[in-house]
Amino acid sequence: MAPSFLTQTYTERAKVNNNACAKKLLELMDKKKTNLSVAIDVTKKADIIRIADILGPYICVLKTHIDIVEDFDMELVETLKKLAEKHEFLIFEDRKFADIGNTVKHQYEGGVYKIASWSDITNAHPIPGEGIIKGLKEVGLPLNRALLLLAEMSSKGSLAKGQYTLDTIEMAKRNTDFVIGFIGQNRIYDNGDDSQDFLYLTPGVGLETKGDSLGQQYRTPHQVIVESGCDIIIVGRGVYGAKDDAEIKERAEKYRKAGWDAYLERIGQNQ
Ligand code: 6AU
Repeated sequence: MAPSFLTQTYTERAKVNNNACAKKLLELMDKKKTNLSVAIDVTKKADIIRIADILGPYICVLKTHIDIVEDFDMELVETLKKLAEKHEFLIFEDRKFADIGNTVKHQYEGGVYKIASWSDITNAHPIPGEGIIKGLKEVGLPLNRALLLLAEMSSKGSLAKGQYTLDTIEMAKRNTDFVIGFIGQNRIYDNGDDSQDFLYLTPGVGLETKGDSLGQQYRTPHQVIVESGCDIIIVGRGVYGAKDDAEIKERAEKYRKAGWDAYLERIGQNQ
């Protein structure tokens, strides 16, 4: 059997990935030595911009929840786009679309947020069936955008498991022009070079705590990257929940290093 993508470098994987967005992401990860994505789940425009500029050098993906921003305007996303260029990271709006194709198409393209116009990557629940991918694809593909499917969730009692997760992967395999991977907890599908190389982005990552009071569950970067074979760690409160900007920077470097060391161990390049 061909070697698994698990032991290849991000650069090697970039070479054989046909999706422009996934290719760019894999290339910049090796270049910047980071597999860290930070979820900036704060509610004020100025705070998002300030934190994004601090985090820029440490991250490969900046994750947003645009609908929690109280003073949203298009200037915010224009500024984020400039920061993405300055620091070389991709923007991922964590919209978790979950409706029929025709509805999500409008939600993705229009409304107040016009997500498709500024977010490189977004995600969707597979629950409505394949029409959700088709609807999003009509808007996103011409703009070179990419989609992640939620195959598993980090929260306690999640229903996204077993056959649901396996069916999600089959759905992704039928739409590899637009679906570049999954939000998930484990590398479920990987048969080496004969299979599609999906990216696994994994939330529920924390070094200090095991969870919160609302069902979130945390694992370490080592568990996620080495033991579960995922590619990108998504950290929220573990980074932005620091007391000041200096500590945000310190925490970002700590998570970047933990994620990167785990990746080097996985590909057999750790000293
Ligand atoms: O590190 P935290 O717990 O502060 O934040 C985790 C971030 C949040 C969640 O909305 C998101 O990751 N998330 C997701 C995503 C990325 O889709 C899926 C999931 O299963 N669990 C989860 O926490 O912004």
